[in-house]
Amino acid sequence: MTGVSERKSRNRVDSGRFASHIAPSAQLPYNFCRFDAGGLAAAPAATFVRNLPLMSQLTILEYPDPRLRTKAQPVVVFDAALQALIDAMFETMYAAPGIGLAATQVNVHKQLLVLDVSEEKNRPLVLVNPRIVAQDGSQTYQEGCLSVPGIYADVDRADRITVEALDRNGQPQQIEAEGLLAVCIQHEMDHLVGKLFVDYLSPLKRDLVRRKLEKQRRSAAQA
Ligand code: K1U
Ligand code: ZN
Repeated sequence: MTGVSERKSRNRVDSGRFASHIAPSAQLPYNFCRFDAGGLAAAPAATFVRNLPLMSQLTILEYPDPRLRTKAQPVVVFDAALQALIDAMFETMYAAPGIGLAATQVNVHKQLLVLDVSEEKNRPLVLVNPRIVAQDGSQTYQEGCLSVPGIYADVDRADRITVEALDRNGQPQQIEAEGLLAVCIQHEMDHLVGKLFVDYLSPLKRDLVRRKLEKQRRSAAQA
């Protein structure tokens, strides 16, 4: 970790290096609504308005919300509610825009994350109950986080990882990742254990981040 900044400049998103084993998701949104996924378990698995599926954007928790520190539990049921949550997480991630999203960030404390590091936004990946089973090398990447908006900082992570996870249907998958995909998977897996990229910063830099975010929120409230 070397610095904190408010603007991302150095990193290049290069999808060409990363193979995804997952077919692109079928649906694009017709309609959007905003709701808190905390109530998702009680919500119907699919909602239709005049025969059009009502797609959903979820509220993303922001640092220093203590709910971001919750440790996620394994997914054991692959039902329609889980499929609806996954679809809503993709909608939320693409709209943000972001390249990853962990369930923790939308206040669902299940071991589930979605990713798409491709330029064309056509390589969605769903990882359920992910485990890193091998890692190699190191890389430094200037990371951002949808839960820490507008803040970017260098983080050191493994360069290559092998991840075992389940897909959205509960089928086992093994993913070999390097570069940005490896960074993003590690960042999202940190969310599932309640860890944020700002935790890699010194206390002094973390305090700077907290004050920058407070200032951003005061300005936004005045606007
Ligand atoms: O909040 C998150 O976990 C998502 C985060 C993922 C991430 C980004 C960079 C390094 C590690 C992990 C983001 O997507 S922040 C937004 C971002 O980086 C981005 C957005 C659009 C295009 C390209 C990048
Ligand atoms: Zn994040």
